[in-house]
Amino acid sequence: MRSAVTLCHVPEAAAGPFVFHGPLANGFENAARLGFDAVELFLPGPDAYPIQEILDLAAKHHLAIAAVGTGAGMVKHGLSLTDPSPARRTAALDFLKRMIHFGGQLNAPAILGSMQGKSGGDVSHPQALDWLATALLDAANTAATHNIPFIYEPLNRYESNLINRQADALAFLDSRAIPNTVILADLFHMNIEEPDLPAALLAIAPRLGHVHFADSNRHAIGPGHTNPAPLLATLREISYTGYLSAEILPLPDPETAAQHFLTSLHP
Ligand code: LER
Ligand code: MN
Repeated sequence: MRSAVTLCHVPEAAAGPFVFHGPLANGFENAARLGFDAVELFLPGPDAYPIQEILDLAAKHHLAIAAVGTGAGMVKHGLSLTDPSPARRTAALDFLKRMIHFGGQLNAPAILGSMQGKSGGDVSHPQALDWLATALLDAANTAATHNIPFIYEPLNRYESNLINRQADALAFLDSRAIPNTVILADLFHMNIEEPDLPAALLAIAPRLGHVHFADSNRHAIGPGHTNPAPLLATLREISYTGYLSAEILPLPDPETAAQHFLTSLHP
């Protein structure tokens, strides 16, 4: 298992659960100095930085790119894959695919989180799930052209009503025959939705591809209700070799949050 830390350069997400905010050069430097293996990028879009600049930063600091988030599609551009407007859905899928190509050039999978949207109003639940499945299939095939998987993240009920639990995500991907797609287990969302966190990880083991390792209050694990030891034991038991990523609030300050995060990996 490898560690990753979130770097966000999206003003609209300044209050989001990301450790280092601002220009990537500073974030890469902090990540390397603190001893992370990789960074997870949250950027406004696929053209925010030249690819070569990011590759150079990664090489200079000996850091991998663990994943690229696509949430700016929602928080900055208001795009959702389940928008009632066909034109907005098309724009959302186009943004998502451009983010997949962006990540692909960094050998990093893209994550679908908040851009999945939700049902309600003019959009029935079955209709939203059908649109989600169609988009996931397209995203998975796009990622495959870079020989990387696509990452689907179930969110808690206050952020989406589509798929809230890990096992439901697995059943959805399997029943819709969506290939090349792994599940992101975000412990913060899971603390709201799952009765038993280690059991939930065990149940999706074959498709587990990324972990947002956060406490129940979205701090680095410590002050909340999450017990990291059984979670880490389960991850070892299923031979998880992916990232444990610090998608956490930068509290009390980014540096301390990052240090607490790294400590929480060795309870
Ligand atoms: C994204 O990784 C996530 O966890 C969401 O809560 C962001 O909206
Ligand atoms: Mn997350």
